[in-house]
Amino acid sequence: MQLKFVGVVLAALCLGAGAAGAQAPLRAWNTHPDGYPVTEAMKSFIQEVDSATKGKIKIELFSNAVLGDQTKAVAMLKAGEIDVAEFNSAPLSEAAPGLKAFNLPFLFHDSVHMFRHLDGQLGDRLAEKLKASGYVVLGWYNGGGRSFFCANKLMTKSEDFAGQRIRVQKSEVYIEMVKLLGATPVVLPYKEVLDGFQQGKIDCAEGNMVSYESTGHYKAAKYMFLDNHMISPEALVVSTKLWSRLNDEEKAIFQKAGRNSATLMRSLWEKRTVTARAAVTKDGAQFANVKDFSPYIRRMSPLYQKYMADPEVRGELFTIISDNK
Ligand code: BDP
Repeated sequence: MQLKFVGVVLAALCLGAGAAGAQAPLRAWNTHPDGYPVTEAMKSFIQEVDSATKGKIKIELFSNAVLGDQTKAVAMLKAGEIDVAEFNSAPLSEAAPGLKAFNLPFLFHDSVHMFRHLDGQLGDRLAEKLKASGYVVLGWYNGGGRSFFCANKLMTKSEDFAGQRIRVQKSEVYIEMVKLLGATPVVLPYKEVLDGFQQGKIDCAEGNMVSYESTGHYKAAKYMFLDNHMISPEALVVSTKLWSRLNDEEKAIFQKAGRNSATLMRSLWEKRTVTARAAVTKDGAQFANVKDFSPYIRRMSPLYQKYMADPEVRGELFTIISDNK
């Protein structure tokens, strides 16, 4: 009788220990839908962490910004309310101001130029700055070349944007850039851009080719001014709160899975950019190429002056600009 009682108590204790030991899955934030290169790369990151930790670390992916828009998610990650996320450098740099200069228009010529620096010393320094602000970078993703697109007419030169209401991300550099075009910046979350066009709140917005297609923005704004004004870094990050809870072996697993997911993301990106452009063109999108960048770049000069005056980033900006490989 007594033995039986001891057995019951032991079983209850074991169950209790099991319940306390079972970790709730970590939470990962993402703004994109299934099939988008970011989403697929994050899924592969999650799988690799799961199998390398033998199921000990599970991560649940919340896509389509269901946990809140990107500005909110940047704050949630820092607070430890979510653990993993993929962010664009614009909202991220509001939380880590040392990054702002790397959103400057026409800084990188293309993704190859950008990754030559992100995969080198510049990327390491940016990662240090981000870590000091609460974000541990596990991989640099491709945010592509961002261009303007408008609902009512095909712009063919930067002067054409004067007076237009242009949607931007909540980011100082983007807001300044639009003002320097003589236009009015309208800050709206990504998920509200399509409505913004449909309700006539905005005339134009800006983004990369893959998002232009995946969001259906091209249906409401079929005229794209293909200026690639920003070649935009994005990053897979985890919170420093989570990082401090991982042991060295787990950290190495996260880092390796992050690097692998970035490689996958970049190759999916190249393919998807081509198919996205073909799909929107077939559906009626029209493009104008920039004939002469010089008046456009001259308009941006107050932005360059502002950041070039900052001794913290001036050297890095010169290194990027003078790299003409
Ligand atoms: C997409 C980026 C996403 C940005 C979004 C935007 O991947 O991170 O938030 O643009 O314009 O292309 O808000």
